[in-house]
Amino acid sequence: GTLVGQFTIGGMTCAACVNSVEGILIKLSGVKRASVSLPTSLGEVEYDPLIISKEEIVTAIEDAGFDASFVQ
Ligand code: 9UX
Repeated sequence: GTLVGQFTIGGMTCAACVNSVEGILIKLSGVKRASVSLPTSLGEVEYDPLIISKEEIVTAIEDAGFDASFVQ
């Protein structure tokens, strides 16, 4: 089954940042769904924990130049 993780993303300042982060997330193996909000700096990712960990998702966001941490 899949889990839904919520995380904070720092460093997003325009709508293109949101598209960029969502694009990064949805391309990750094991991620089924991703939505990111610019006004709240929150993201939600549905993922398969057998394929990818929340730490790996955070690392992928940080590799793209943003700050990220899971809240749940
Ligand atoms: Mo907007 Mo974000 O011009 O990395 S794309 S600030």
